[in-house]
Amino acid sequence: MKVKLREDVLKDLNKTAQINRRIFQDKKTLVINLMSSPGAGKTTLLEETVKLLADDLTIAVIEGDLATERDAERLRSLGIKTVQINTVGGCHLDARMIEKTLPEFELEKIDILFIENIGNLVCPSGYDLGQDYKVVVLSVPEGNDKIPKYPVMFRRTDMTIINKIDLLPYVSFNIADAKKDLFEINPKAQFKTLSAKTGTGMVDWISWIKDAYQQCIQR
Ligand SMILES: Nc1nc2c(ncn2[C@@H]2O[C@H](COP(=O)(O)OP(=O)(O)O)[C@@H](O)[C@H]2O)c(=O)[nH]1
Ligand SMILES: [Mg+2]
Repeated sequence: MKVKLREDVLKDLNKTAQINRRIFQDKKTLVINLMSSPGAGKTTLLEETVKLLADDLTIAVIEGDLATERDAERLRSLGIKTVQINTVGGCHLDARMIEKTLPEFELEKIDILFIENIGNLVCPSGYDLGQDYKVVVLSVPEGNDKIPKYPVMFRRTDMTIINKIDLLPYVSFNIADAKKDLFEINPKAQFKTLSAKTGTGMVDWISWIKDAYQQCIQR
């Protein structure tokens, strides 16, 4: 009985995700669902990304957190329209939460909508929000074992960002091993290394987003 109820709830959420996706496609808004464990650098990456994109494109953000508006305030201080979702106890965002925020955005004027998901490497991977791309951020202090230990997250994600590479001299993290583990789990994975703090690798990431945006407006 419990299993059936969960299946029905997931089915409904997947339907809502498809409705969200059609709305985003209709409005030609590129949507990126950003996931990671807490502290991997999602908000920092978003801050640096919007600084590099906001002259050319109109960006908006949905911030997911259990509590506080802190991350939303970081983005708002850069002039970015940001809606905060507080899940209270919830460990992931779902399509219905996203749907409820949509009246707050003028989507026809928004080129890229970033969704910062709740920080953990488990629950967010199972929920389609209607995004174009799922991106997971893994930071080097978290260690090489996270890709094999959380395979579902890395298997279901389009792009893996290895962040905080400025810390490589101080922690034991091997980029080549991470790449090998990732491609074993997800042969179609895309992979980028960067430091949101120093800016190394940001050009490549920005160019990936711009290409994705061009594809979005041409479809
Ligand atoms: N050294 C270093 N620190 C970073 C980098 N990116 C983020 N941080 C730091 O990591 C901490 C968590 O970052 P935050 O963006 O809030 O992570 P989130 O919880 O995933 O949103 C903050 O102290 C950031 O300044 C990076 O590339 N290098
Ligand atoms: Mg954050």
